[in-house]
Amino acid sequence: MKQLLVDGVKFIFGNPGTLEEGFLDALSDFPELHYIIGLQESVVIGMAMGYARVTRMPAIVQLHTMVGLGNAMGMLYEAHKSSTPLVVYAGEIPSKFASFDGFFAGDLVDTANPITKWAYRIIPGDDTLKVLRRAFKEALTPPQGPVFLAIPMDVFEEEIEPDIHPTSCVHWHMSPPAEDVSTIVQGLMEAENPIILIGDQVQLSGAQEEIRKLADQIGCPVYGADFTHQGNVYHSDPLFMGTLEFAYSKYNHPVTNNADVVLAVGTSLFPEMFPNNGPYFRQGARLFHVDLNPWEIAKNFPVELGIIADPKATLEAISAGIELHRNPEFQKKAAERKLCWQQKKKEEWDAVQIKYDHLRQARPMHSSLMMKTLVEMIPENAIIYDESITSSPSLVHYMNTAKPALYFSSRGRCLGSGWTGAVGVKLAFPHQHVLAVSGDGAALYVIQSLWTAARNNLHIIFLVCNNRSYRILKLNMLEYWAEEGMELRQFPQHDLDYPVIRFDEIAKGFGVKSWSANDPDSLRSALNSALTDTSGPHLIDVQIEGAVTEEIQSIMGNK
Ligand SMILES: Cc1ncc(C[n+]2csc(CCOP(=O)(O)OP(=O)(O)O)c2C)c(N)n1
Ligand SMILES: [Mg+2]
Repeated sequence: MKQLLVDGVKFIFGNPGTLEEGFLDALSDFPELHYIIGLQESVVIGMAMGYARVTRMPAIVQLHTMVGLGNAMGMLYEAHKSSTPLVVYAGEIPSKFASFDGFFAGDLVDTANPITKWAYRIIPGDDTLKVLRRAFKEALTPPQGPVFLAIPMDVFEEEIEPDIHPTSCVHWHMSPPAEDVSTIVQGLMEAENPIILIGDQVQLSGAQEEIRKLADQIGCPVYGADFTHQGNVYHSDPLFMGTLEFAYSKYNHPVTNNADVVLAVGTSLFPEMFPNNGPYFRQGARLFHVDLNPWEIAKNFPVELGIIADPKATLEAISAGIELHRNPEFQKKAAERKLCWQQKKKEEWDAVQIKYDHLRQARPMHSSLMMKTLVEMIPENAIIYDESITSSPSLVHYMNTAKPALYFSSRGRCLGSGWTGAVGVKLAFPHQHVLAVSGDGAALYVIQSLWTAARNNLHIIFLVCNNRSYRILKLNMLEYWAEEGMELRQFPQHDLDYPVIRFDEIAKGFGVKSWSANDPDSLRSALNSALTDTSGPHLIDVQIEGAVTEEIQSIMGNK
């Protein structure tokens, strides 16, 4: 515990069991360390991820041996893929009983290995502090990620020398070699249609301003590739064109194939579910990739230049190079391009707005009307945690015009990171409004997070985008039927309409005040109440349209 304290730890996220009782008992002597209990392990990891993502410090997690780890695995996979720093500890049966193959016997380290950056069993007890510091350091060193420690009960109880000192962390703000910077500067200045693709390392390295500046200098669009939060850029930035789709790469192809020079910064290329065999980049396109994670560079595509370096330092150097070499011809080209992209962004926004305007009177209301109402009411400095799946595009659409609120989204791998993540964020930023927007389906994976919020009096507004379905799966099914040339038929297991799920009643059962809304007025009034009463969490169950009539027409045609 003392080691955790010198490393600045304030919270431990966990769910207890007999094998960790020594740990929990010792914790009682350290009131500065707050134990945040989650009632299911995916909730525990989700909350820890939210906390780690905003603080960029490893969040400490305690799980109950193999069964706790088993329940946590989906979310741990999410943490691993999204490079979220966690130090996860699970108790293990006493090492002297390992061969007995009794209750809870099993290899935790082997189980955790594929979904963590490093997994290790601490034996003997003397190694505990050294290994804990190493785990902390590993979680924090790029590529960041979850680290797992199994500690057998007897090892935990050994008396050890309290050799406590802060973990030595690795500085990773490496500048790129000057000749590499020159190559990129030259490439960008010669380009006709450059683009910048960014991932979450922009926020990690604090390169937000540098991305904006470079995009402005060369007049080129910025697209999110492996992009989960607005810590990277604001949706309202004039050259931020949005996030590339990750499920159907055909939507991305026109974007990436248009570019003759691509600068990828701190991102996986690409986090696709169904990679397409077609060309991702046009013939002869020049690809430069700057990343703190060497694994991501040239992983799927040949690069002209791949650099392991700090995105911030690299972008600063590139900008300085452009400043130095710019000439009137380049500046004219850059200014024209900038205008063109800004115009394109505006036209695309207007086209979507016209569509949303037509849907204004629809009841149940369309998700766009819910999001318009919500964004209008977002207070200054609020944080939005978005896992609203098919309602998310309309939230992002209105975020484009909004005052910059901090926006996080889930990548959609393990459902449930939205509501749980919001709990972690609120613990990190207790004085900011936190709104957690989730699909009805996603919320139900982690419904117990409501109880943790209530138990800790966290003022979080949980919003359910209640379309009574796994709507995204319907859209994906339509794509599948269309691709396979099949007829339209009954959607399999995609409806959540019977029996009716009463989120308002469930919330009350967890000690959370709740509201129902089915039009802008009732939503506004529920939000008003929820924003005013800051004594604890609120849930607003918002009834929205779930039908996919329009998509049936556009995807399936007349079938
Ligand atoms: C743990 C987990 N289980 C299942 C899935 C598969 N899945 C992806 S999206 C989805 C439905 C989401 O529904 P909802 O949150 O209601 O959003 P909607 O599509 O209705 O907008 C499901 C079940 C998943 N990604 N993660
Ligand atoms: Mg739904």
